[in-house]
Amino acid sequence: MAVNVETVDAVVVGGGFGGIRTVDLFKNRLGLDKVVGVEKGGALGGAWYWNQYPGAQTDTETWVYRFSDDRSEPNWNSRYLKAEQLQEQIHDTATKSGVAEQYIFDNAVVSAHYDEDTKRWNILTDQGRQFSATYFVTALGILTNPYVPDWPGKESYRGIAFHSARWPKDLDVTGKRVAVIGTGPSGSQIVANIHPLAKEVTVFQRRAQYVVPINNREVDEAEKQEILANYDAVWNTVFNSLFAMGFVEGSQSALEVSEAERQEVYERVWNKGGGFRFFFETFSDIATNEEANETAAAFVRSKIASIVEDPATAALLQPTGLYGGRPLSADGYYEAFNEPHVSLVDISENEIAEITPTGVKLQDGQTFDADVIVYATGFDGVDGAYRNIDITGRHGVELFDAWKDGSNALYGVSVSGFPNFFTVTGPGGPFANMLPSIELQVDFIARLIQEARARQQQSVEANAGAQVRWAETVQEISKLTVFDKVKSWIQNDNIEGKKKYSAFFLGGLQTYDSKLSEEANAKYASFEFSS
Ligand code: NA7
Repeated sequence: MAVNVETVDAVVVGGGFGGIRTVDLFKNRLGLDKVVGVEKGGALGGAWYWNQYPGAQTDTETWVYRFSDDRSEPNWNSRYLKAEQLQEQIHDTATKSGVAEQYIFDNAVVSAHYDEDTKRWNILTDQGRQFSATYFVTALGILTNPYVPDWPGKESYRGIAFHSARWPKDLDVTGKRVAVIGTGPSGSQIVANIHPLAKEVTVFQRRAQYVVPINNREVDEAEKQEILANYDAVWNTVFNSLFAMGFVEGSQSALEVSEAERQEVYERVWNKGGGFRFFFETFSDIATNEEANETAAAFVRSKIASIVEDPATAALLQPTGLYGGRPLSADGYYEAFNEPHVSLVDISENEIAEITPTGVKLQDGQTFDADVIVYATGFDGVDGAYRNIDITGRHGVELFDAWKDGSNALYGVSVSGFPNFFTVTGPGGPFANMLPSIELQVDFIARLIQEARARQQQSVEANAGAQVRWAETVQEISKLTVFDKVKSWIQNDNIEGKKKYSAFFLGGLQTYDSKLSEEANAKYASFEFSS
């Protein structure tokens, strides 16, 4: 049978914000004619297409959870957008820029091989679509490969079980006994949102988390107009801060103020809501100084003790270690445990032994029957999504061979030995608000291509030495932060068997942006251009 290979300029994998931004710039700025977006889901949306569990929403404020050059009148009126609204926003953005029609759906890219003779990428989807492309871009998202621990007996379960990112659209939990395993952002949002309907909610907690209220609320017309009138200043704050969340980050140490002042600051920001605000707006050193970190941790623990009525449950919900990892926020999480039908099961030592036909069994033999099991157990993050695609570069080298000492891309976007392959939010990219991070990365990728064209070179890739130095910088900076000492997907140590290795440049978006500018000023000296 003749195989129909479609010859195109670029294949961009992923229909989330990263993918649509890339398709946009490739078409509209670089003027590439044939740019194909390939999405394995049935529509645009990326993380927000998949994460549709009750209460799924962003915790980045709406006005900075869009691209900075999109100044059209927004159609939001709340502080945070829910998953379905975000999906709509992605769709609208893609439609306005003429990007939506470039996509094919229900196609998962399964392989991408660089052909040294033709200097092109040969790309295959699970539906048999084949492409020959000059550029191959992965915008896979950082949390898109669901992780469910390998508990025995999962297949024997007779109820409905699924990962939090695969919530069945038609599932109604009314009157059902629901087991939620995992208490990260997904688990805590789910618990807070399903308990009014469910008959029983049993929450399995391995490690207690620090959860701050998110405080979603309406944004009225006057506030909206004020934000829009100051939009340049808002974006200026975003791009000139560490985590790019649109607020001015704390500049004082938590240790240089009096106890009363410290409590006042924590109380004020707790009431304002938002995990990132609590972590970065309050004081400058919660992420870097363990003593400062403990003051924030103690405040959250005291809040848990005052909210949760049952002392044993309150004690179990109070974390003991460093406050680190991704800052969590959810409304009504701790309050849920005051409901008589919501219970907390400590699995820190008495772990889950198996899933039985009727529910969950712990190592000591205790069993918990449930009609629904939600595995809110996280993701094989950042490089995890790359495990589903067989990618080979020059000399047939496999991507994970190139990454055997730790996955890393120069500035999070380019890998030595893989010409014209670009990773949007790849390993070694900045840890910050995703939208501005994506903007900077895609803009940089576009500039690399422009530079290659200006030099009349066919391809561009990271210089091997420069990539190693970047990888070292990423790991060194990480070690200066509390993120290094708290297990999470940020450090790749949330998954059994995965090597601990910071997945992110934790030096802040502002510094990251400066590095990109330095690189441009140095005429992209860290990259190899070839004909
Ligand atoms: P997270 O934040 O990785 O949370 C996963 C949760 O699952 C966490 O509470 C884990 O416990 C728990 N988990 C994972 N493996 C196990 C095993 N083997 N036994 C018991 N419990 C387990 O994922 P989320 O989906 O909540 O959030 C991911 C991101 O999505 C988030 O950061 C936002 O950016 C959006 P642990 O704490 O490791 O003990």
